[in-house]
Amino acid sequence: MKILVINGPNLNLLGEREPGIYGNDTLESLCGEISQRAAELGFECDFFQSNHEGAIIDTLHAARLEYDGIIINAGAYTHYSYAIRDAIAAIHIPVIEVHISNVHTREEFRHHSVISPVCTGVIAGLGKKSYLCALEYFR
Ligand code: CA2
Repeated sequence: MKILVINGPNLNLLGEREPGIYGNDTLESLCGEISQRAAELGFECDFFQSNHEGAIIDTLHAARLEYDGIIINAGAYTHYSYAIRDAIAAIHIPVIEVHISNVHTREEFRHHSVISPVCTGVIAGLGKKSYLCALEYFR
């Protein structure tokens, strides 16, 4: 099982600000924990982070030939990127949408995801465990 974890805009700043919402872990330590759990499950796991919509779309396209599944936190693109939605719809591998925070308890604009309808599942509000739970789906 080969899994790609994609993190979108501003998630490179994890651990630096807003610890009350996003926790104290840096992106590096979060990826480290995911890697460790993936290894326990016997999965290969790669990571990609970008602040650029097109780079995320290119990565989704390329992933369709190389990976069995994708875990994506599309950051704020979740709420308005029809281009990322179309890219997910175009690749025929399972994509799990994750969020660190519970987007439904936050500002109104975060309550709607344009990518959820084309994702296999959605996990939000469990902090770093959102990613770890998504990994379990692929067992
Ligand atoms: O809860 C999540 O995982 C989000 O996808 C995070 C996105 C936000 O736009 C979504 O509505 C929910 C933003 C990530 C911003 O990350 C920061 C990390 C540290 C400091 C500032 C922002």
